[in-house]
Formats: sequence, structure tokens, C-alpha cells
Amino acid sequence: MNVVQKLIASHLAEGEMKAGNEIAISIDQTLTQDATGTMAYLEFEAMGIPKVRTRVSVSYVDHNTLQSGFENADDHRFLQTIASKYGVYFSRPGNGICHQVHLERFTKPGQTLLGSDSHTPNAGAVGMLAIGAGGLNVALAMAGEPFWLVMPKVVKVNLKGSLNKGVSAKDIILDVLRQLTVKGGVGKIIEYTGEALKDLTVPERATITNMGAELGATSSVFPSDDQTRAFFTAQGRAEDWTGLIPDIDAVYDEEIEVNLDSLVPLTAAPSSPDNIKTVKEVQGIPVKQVCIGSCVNSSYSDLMVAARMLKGKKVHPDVSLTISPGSRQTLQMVSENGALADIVSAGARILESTCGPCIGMGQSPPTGAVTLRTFNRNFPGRSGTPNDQSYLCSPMTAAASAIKGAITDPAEELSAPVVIPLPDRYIIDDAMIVAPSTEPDKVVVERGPNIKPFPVKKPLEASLTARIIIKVGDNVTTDDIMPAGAKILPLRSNIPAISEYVFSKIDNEFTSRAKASEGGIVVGGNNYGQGSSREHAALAPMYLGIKVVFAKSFARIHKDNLINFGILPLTVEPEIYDSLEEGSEIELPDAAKEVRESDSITFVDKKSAKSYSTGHGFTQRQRKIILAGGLLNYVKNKS
Ligand code: MIC
Ligand code: SF4
Repeated sequence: MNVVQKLIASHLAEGEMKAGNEIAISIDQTLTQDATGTMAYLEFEAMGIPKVRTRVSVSYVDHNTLQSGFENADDHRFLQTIASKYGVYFSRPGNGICHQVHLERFTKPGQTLLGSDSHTPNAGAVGMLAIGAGGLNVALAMAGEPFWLVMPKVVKVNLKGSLNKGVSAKDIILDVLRQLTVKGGVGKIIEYTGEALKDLTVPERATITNMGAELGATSSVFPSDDQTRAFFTAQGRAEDWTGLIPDIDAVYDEEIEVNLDSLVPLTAAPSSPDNIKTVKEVQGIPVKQVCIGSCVNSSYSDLMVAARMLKGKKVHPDVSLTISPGSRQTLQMVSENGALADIVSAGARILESTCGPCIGMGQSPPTGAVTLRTFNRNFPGRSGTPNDQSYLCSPMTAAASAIKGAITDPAEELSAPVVIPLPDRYIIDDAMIVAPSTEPDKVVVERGPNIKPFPVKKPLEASLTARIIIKVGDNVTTDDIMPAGAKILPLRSNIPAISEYVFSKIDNEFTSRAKASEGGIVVGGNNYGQGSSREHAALAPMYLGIKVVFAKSFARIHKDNLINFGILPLTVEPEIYDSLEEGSEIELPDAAKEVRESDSITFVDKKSAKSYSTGHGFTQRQRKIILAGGLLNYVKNKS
């Protein structure tokens, strides 16, 4: 067996491990972050279970930390008190980004992790099966329920050779994105093997597994080997380490290769993580902003690379350089060893240990300017500036470019490779991780006025008629459907308020049209709903009465979220997509009966009077969830 099969086999709760089959796996650990966490805990609370049933559950605050109004601060109080009551560890604001802190302090090879954030596969760096999902799925996992997924294909990525000067782990994953694209990983788990593994440290591996989310993959996994053991020892957690490697005769469904010997510095050009170019191709383009940080490249090693390159130099006067350490541990390490002084002296702006600019929480770049970011997503407008020109790259490319004021190939600037060995011992201080109360009955959950109950949907109607409210193209992201940023993100616990912003970046009349039509239908292209795990991209449309989404294909997490909230995700052939028009009225005359009994759904375009039929592909379990009007109703009906 390969590592993925071993992980699944040891957690298989239901189903057969055949690619394409629906299976359920038991979940050892969960994580939530504040932007998805408030809903997840409200949902967990509604299940009426006194204490989480996982081995470890952690609630992080890392997204919504600007606190320019009472909303975020109130949410933090809610999250801290509800964690204490239900047996969840609480990582306080300032302690770091969920994926970085979880990797450092909670991961365990061989275990499963379900997180309400799409970059949860970051933890796959240490041989965990770590999957991103909607908050409701994570709430169910906290309640002890297994997680259902389609048994993925396993893709072997053979890493050959060794990295050259100026080239880093970020360039490896950018090369995988070049080969597979943002939809190449759908229905797959990526497993890394090969001779290059022996040189790749856990922080480097985490850069690769983190950005596997951009492939649309269910997860990405490395084996647990001597490098993993060295990381756990340096984290003072040697006892948490166990080995996990593939069998010699392990079989894979697909295979690709990355030859590190010939790899050069790469960048994802605007505005998609798979728009890969060599840094040389875009060298010399003037840059106004450089941001180093985000969960993919904010480890101690990443900041040390930046510090080494910035030491004794000055940031170009046209460039604003920001640094966001991924965790308090990272910040403590670079402050104690003096590297932070080199960064400050070079003229960098030091930000909190949070997501920050990655999710448009401040630091939006100037109009028309190029921003160079060590982040994982450059979706249009995600930085908070309309028509932004956001390039993704490694910390080495970022630092070299910040000094020059233009996109710069670090391989040309460096006389020798920058090598940052894993420290023998990280600074270990978990003072900002609060353990749950030993007297949960005495804990009172604090709820501010921004926390509104979540809307509940009725069971699926026997027949549906609704108007197409919007038709969009390929690769529409959840950032397009339910934007984030400093203005909208604080409304995550208030569905009526956040619903006003659905699709607002691409069509700010959407909400008023949906309200006027009392609901409706969305039509999308390929890979509809890629990106974030935010269930708000389903929950807010549901609140507005959206009943059906027709798309050429769906991204995994978003499709699950639509089903979880009782919206029908229906895949249609390109010809049908072409014929569907905004404003047309569509009737599903036998919706409920067909979901229950048939494998396809019939619908009539009333304008053209044409009738179509499309296979819905729902499993028995999904049928029941949709008929019940969503997962929460389904769970309630079951108990
Ligand atoms: C993101 O990177 O888009 C986010 C913000 O972390 C999201 C979660 C969210 O929308 O709250 C994700 O990746 O799942
Ligand atoms: Fe935060 Fe950005 Fe990572 Fe999402 S991708 S968890 S916003 S740092």
C-alpha cells in the first residue's frame, strides 16, 4: 500500500477503498479558524453534545484580527468561551496562523485531521491525512461522526535530484501546479516520494502540501521519515513521532515527476495559481509591494531566508515590504536570534502573526501596481484592490525583488545557496494555547450582537421553478461568490448581513435580483467554487433562496457545502451550459421524486420550452441530505 491507502485503511469506518466509491473515515483531530469557526461551533452546539469526541480539537483565531469594530472582538470572546465549555483548545489571537501552529504543536503522523479551512492539508507534511471541509462537516467530526468523501485516486509525485541555488520548495509546488493546473487534483490525493525527500525538511514539505489545495486535491501527503522525526524532536515532541512509509511495491493511480536539478525559480502570474511562468520571463517588472507570510511560507525557515537576503541591504524606496510571521514561535525565534533586527533594519513593515494581507485584511496594494506575494492564492481582487496584479513566489524571489524594486531572479543575485538548517530546538512556549475548562458547566458562552442564529432550510419541494439570477464562467472562486476582506469578513457570524455581498465583486446587483425573484438559480462553468472551504459561499446563497447551481464541474469542498445546505449542485454538459441564459425561468417538475428515486434530474427551460435531463450522481446519503433540506436537518431526523 501507499501512504494514503495506509492512512485511509487505518481509519476506514464505512465503504470500500475503491477510487470513486463513497467512504467514511474516522477523524482524530479537528481544527477551526475564526472566520469559519463561529458557524462551526454554533452548529456543534445545536447538536446538543456535551463535549467533543475527537482526540484533539483546536480553535484558532488568525483571520479576523483587525478589530475595527466590535464584531471581531466579540467573536473572539464567543470562540474562547465556547471552546472552553466543549473541550476544545483555544489558540489566542497573536499565537499564529492555524496551519503553522497546528503543524508545530498538534500534528501526529498516522492520524487524521479535518479542518474548516482549505489549507488544512498543510499537516500532510508529517504523514497525516489532513482534509479541508465546511464548518458543518467539522462540527459533525467534533461530534464523533466519521467524515464522508469519495475515495480519491492517489497520484505519485516523484521528486528527483536536488534544489539549485535560488530555488526552493515553493518552486516545486508551483511546478506541480504548472503540470496539473487548478483543477488537476480534483478527486485525488497527491503523495510525494523519491530521492529528493531526504533533503526536504518538514517546513519545506508543508509549503508543498499546503498549496496542494490550489490543485483542487482532496489532500497531499508526505511519508513520515527521519526528517519528520528531526522536526518532532526539535519541537520537543519526539514521543509524538511514528514512522509511516509506502510499501516497496506500493501502487499508484497516476504518476508525475519533478526534477529538482533542472527546476528554476517560478511565479504564478495574475490571477490564478496555475498561471506559471519562470521568474526570468517576468524579470524587471516594477514592483510596488512585496508580502512575505501566509500559511504557505511563514515558517522560521522562510523568515530566516528573507532575513539572510535582507541583511545589510535596504528595501527599494518604491516598495512596501511586509512580513507576517506564521506563528508566535517563529516570531520568538527570529527575535531572539537577531534576524528580526536585520529585517527591520532593511525597512520591512512587521505585521501580526496572522493571515493579514493574504485574505485582504489590510495591506491592499496600490491601484495598477504589481504586488509580489509568498502566498498561495492570487485570485482576482483577493488582495482588496480591484484589478490587482498579484504574483506568487518563494521568499527568496520576494526578498531579492524587494531590494531591487522589480521582479528579480534570486538565482542570479546569490553567490551561494541560502541554506537554513532545521533548528535543534524550537522555542517552546504554549502560553497562548488555552486548555478547555475542567468545570465546563460553569463556563458561560459569551455572544455579542453580531452573532445571529444560522438559517434553517425546509425539506426539498416536490417541484421547483426559479429564475437564473447569474451566469458565470470557468474557475469561479469562493472569493467571487462570497468575498472576504476587512469589510465583509467580520460579518461571518451574521448570515443576513453577509448575504448582502454575495457575488458583489462581479455583480453588485446580484443580491437585489435574488431578493426580487425570491430566490433563483446560479449557472457556473468548470471548477465552480474553487478555493476556500467557506460554507458561507453556500449558506448565504441559501439564505437568499438559491435552490440550484448548474455547472460544468464543481470543486470538491464547495459541492459538499452546497449539498450540506440543501442546494442542488447539478453538473451539465457544455452545450446545456451554453443554452442557459440569465433571466430564464427553469422548472424542475419532479425534483424531490427524482432525487429520491432516479439517477437523473429533468428540467425545462421555459423560455425555449426545451427539456433536458442530467445525471445528478448523488449517493444514497447525499440524496437523503438534499431531501431533508441540508445536513443539519438530516442529522436531526436521524437522531
Ligand atoms: C482562504 O485562504 O481563502 C481562507 C480565508 O483561509 C479560507 C477560509 C475562509 O474563507 O474562512 C479557506 O481557505 O478555506
Ligand atoms: Fe490564512 Fe491565507 Fe492561509 Fe487562508 S491561505 S489560512 S487566509 S494565510
